[in-house]
Amino acid sequence: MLSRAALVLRTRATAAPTLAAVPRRTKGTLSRRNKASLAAIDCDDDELPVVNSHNEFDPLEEVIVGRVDDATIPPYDIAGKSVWPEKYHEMFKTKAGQPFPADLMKNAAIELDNFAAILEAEGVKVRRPEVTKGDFSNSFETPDFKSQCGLYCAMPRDVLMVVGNEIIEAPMAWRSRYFEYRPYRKLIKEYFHEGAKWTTAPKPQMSDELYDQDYVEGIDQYSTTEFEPTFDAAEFTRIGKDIFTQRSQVTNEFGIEWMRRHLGDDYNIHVLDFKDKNAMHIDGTFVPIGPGKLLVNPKRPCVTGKKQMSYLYDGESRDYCLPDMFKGWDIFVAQTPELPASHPLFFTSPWTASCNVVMLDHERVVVEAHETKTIEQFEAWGFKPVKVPFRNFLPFGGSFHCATVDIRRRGALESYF
Ligand code: ABU
Repeated sequence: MLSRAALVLRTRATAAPTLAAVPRRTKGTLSRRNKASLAAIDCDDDELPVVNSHNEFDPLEEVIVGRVDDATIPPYDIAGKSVWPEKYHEMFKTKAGQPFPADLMKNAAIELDNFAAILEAEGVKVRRPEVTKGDFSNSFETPDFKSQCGLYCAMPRDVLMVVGNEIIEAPMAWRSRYFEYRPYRKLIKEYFHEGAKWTTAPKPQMSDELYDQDYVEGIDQYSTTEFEPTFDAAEFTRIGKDIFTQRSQVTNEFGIEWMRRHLGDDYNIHVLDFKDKNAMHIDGTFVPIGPGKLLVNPKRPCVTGKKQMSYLYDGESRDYCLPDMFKGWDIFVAQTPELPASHPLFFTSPWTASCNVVMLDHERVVVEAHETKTIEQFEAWGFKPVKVPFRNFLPFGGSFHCATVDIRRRGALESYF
């Protein structure tokens, strides 16, 4: 594990290229740049670019938190079939275009506001997307497909990826998510005017060729084809110069290759394979929580690389593999979620309740307030849990990591391996 002193030293060594790459756009940007020194992790706020995030754990300064307003049940299709829990398939078939249950919408909105207030109290600046009635509940059509409705802007992590000073809008795989970037555009334009880079990955056509209509669930079976690049931003998790991803139901090899070429030689993109037939997003499966520290989902072990450890899950001993580069890392096995089996979860497994955490720095971790075993475990590992109730939000498909995207973390681009 890196000491803080080592972190600062390494940061100094890698700072200059990052700074040189920042575009000069506005007067405000120039004065920011003139003062800028990205040399140390503990530099003043003023010295950082407005968008600056290289990993999942450096001190968080600014974040976008999603909203559930106008959240709409999307239509059943093959892409959804490959990930949605079977017991809700009927809901997607019969209630598409309608709002989610009113009590959940109301209480999830309250939980999001409370989460935002807690983040502010922890010293994090919170920004929110702007959503208008009809943004998601209206139908839409492109030359290639029609959709009965959109989905929501509850999960900024799925659509926006921040790599250093750049915001990348993801070419997400679900038709219902085609226009999901819109509620964030006002914020993105503001960040751009303040000096951030702004990229939209090639917009997918989403014609029928993108979907395998013969898809059946199984190992290495995917509902998306290689017709064009597609990925969700939550499929990439950042550990400085090394970024980890997986082929999933929403992220194809074409999309991963686009990201590799786009980011270029400053980054290494690593593709891992997990035991997960319904894979969608790496942030409920493989979660960096500090330099040299990884939280892993015991139900979905990594099968890439060599055995790094064994652990007990469901009464059985299991192996967790990792590439050699993780030798010496602390691997923390997540607790099985305590969420009752009857709790509605329309899009995902219950594992987001214990795995989909967000780090406020190398110690403070935002944890779902009802997950007492997870809280105790984080304390025993030496972290400081910040407890936030989020059970009404979970049905929408994620937890704290999904519901946020970090805009600025205090720190610079480093290699942790
Ligand atoms: N970002 C959502 C993760 C979903 C899951 O791991 O079940």
